[in-house]
Amino acid sequence: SAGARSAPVAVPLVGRDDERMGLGVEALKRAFLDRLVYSQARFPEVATRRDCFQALALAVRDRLLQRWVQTARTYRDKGSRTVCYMSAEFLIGPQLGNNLINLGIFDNARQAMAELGLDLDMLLDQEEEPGLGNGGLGRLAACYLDSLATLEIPAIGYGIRYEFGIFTQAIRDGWQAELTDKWLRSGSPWLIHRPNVAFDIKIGGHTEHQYEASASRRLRVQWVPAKVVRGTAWDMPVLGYGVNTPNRLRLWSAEAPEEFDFAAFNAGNYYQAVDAEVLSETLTKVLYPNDEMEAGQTLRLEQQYFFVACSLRDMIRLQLQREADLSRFHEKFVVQLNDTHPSIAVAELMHLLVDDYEMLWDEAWSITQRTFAYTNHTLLPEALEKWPLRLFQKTLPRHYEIICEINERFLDEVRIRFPGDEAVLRRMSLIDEDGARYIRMAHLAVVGSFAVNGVAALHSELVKSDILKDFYELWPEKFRNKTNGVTPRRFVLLANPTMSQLIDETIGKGWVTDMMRLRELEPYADDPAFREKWRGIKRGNKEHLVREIKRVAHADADPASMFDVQVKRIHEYKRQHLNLLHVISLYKRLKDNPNLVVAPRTVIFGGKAAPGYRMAKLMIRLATAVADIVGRDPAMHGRLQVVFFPNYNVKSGQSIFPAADLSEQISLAGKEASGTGNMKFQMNGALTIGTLDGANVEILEQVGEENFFLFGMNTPEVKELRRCGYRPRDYYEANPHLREVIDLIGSGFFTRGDRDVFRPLVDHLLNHDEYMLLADFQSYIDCQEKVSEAYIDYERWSRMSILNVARSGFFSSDRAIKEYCTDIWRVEPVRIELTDLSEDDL
Ligand code: F58
Repeated sequence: SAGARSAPVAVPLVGRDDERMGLGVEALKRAFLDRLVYSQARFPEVATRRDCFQALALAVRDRLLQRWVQTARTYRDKGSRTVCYMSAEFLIGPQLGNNLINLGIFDNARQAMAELGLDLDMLLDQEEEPGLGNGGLGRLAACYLDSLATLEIPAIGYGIRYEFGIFTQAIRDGWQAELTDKWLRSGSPWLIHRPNVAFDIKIGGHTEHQYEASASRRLRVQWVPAKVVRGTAWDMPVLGYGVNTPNRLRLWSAEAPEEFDFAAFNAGNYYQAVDAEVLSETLTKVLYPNDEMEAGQTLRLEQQYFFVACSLRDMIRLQLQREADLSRFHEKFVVQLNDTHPSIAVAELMHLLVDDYEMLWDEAWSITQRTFAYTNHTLLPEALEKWPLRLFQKTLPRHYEIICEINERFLDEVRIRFPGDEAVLRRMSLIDEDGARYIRMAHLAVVGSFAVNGVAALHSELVKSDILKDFYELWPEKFRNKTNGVTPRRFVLLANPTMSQLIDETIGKGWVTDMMRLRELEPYADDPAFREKWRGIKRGNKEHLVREIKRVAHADADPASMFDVQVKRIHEYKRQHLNLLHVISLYKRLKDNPNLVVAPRTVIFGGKAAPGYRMAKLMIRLATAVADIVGRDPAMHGRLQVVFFPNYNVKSGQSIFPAADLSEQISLAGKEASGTGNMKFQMNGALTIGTLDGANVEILEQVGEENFFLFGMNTPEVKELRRCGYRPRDYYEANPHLREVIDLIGSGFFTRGDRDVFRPLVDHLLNHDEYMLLADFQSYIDCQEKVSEAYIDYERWSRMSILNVARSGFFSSDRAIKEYCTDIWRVEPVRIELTDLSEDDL
């Protein structure tokens, strides 16, 4: 921290080529053994697997920290403009394997461990998954940190250190059960606590307004809080691939501001003192496991405010180390808001600048508006975040006033642009006054930002034409598209080493950081020998997944069958139940016609349902019920199988994507903002069956129609059907096969005669079917027929698979981050050289 500089320390310096930080096999063995003894206090004969994992992780961490110190020094010396990626979620996944890859020492580490009698895969398997996110949004943040570091962009990720991440999913009697995720049980070797980087954050209470006694008679506002929570920083280094840049992921943890409330303690009330501590800590105790918005959770608003308040104070502290005041804050920092969860930052920066740093409103507002940019991740209007006004006011009384002031000034601007249009004022206001009153966080984010982006081309268009239409008319220049991307380091190089090696041998190694070079694989799609190798690799990956399926789902899967995979959060709009309608249809056809020529399939599902989302849980029950019946039927042997893979997460995803033949991306058009699993599948050689939704549109554009299985209505057709009044029952009555399938579910066939279990699901499909499964059913079944034909022609399938990988370069998160850098953030790379660290730097 700022004033902590002490006298030079008389210790040996860390040199650039210091053998203690070596990356060779011998150095790694030495470092591992040192860490086993000096950090874990174990000698090899009694060390547990966990001890060995910790020792290797710490040895690797030392190498990251050497680079980190250099990076921090360089950024400080240069005063580099910094990207702050603010996100309530960072679904970073296990770190050891990725760090070995990015340091370029994966093979050396494997050999070093082998020479000590240890298996690297076994050690990698020991790492707990840090489940600090729900799904795509949190994982996107993690991919972006990887690319930011790889591209050498000065960046900080700001988030929350949840003590319990997303729940662990177990399947009990076919139903989802939720278990708490104690990922910090034995600590994380990657997190470094910074108890001296701490901020006291106010919550609740009231405000007091007073005019200053001085001549200016300025109005001063005092916020008198109901409680104060202390946030301390936990840092995780995020190393780029093949560079010396580890950026910082800074996660805030809540604690009581003082160890004890001495007043309470002295009065003899020890328990009350401890209570305050416990209450403070609950703030960052658990991640909300909903993948949709749920208004009215005070604790969630407190979480959001808490991490944003800590992060902005941290940035201001850094800025005041460099400059005398905050007038150039927006030149040194740009803040990307990952959805609206951190959007309270707009009001918080105003609060800090105006109330604490006594800046005039107009200057503060100009800085604020030039600091923030906002990414929208959803088109579902019901998912847009809003806070009940009373709850908001009670939790953040000062921010309520500030938002009212922002709103008044904003609505004045709207009045000038749309004179006399009361309806537009009501629609655009930051406060929803129809019925129960709410604060609209998306509106706050748009008004407070200089750029607003969607996450795929179609999505960004729909943002402009639907959910933020009025804002687009007012400020067209703010709106952009930034199609999502995923990191090829974790999802190809680490997850699929055999395919990566074949690519290396074929076109060289450059593709990992220049994914457009994968295009050079295209000619090999016509090479039968290459195709055969390609199939052998896929087969190996499938055999690996088969072993995993055996371990976690206790099922035997056939690696010769087509692996037809849908992994993602369970949600009606994602339509896992449409996939199940196809499975049941295929089952029925195979039963009726045992000689039917179709590709044998293993249909694999994975994903968590929000604990309070009943229909999603019922969809899981349907998958497990179908899996059970199909699995027991000898006639299905070698023809059809269904697996529900429990507890899908980043780690299991790394086994699943490389083994997939078919990627299911079957949301109703206009509902999936982008999808990112679709990209991970494509990069690993799976073909996509999908609708024209989210980034599927761009995948289709890249690979060409002949290498993509397209079905279903497009967005205008969906709109039109809804306008005309959609009646799902008409489809049911007109299509005998569809009727058979639905009736089989309703008949109790999958639940030992119990007709009640799936009644809500069947009733919902027949009477509402909000996501139009029945309208897309026949098109989906016909398309699956084409998939089956293509799979049987395995030369053709391999060709398509190779072309999919060759044309996946666009979906690298490096491409996405480069676009953010030039078009939104206006930041440049800063090269980090490894030099000798001198005493002055310590
Ligand atoms: C996802 N959103 C989108 N939200 O659904 C997906 O299409 C997109 O590819 C991805 O973002 C990345 O842009 C998403 O994952 C959440 O998980 C929120 C968590 C907090 C509550 C509200 C949903």
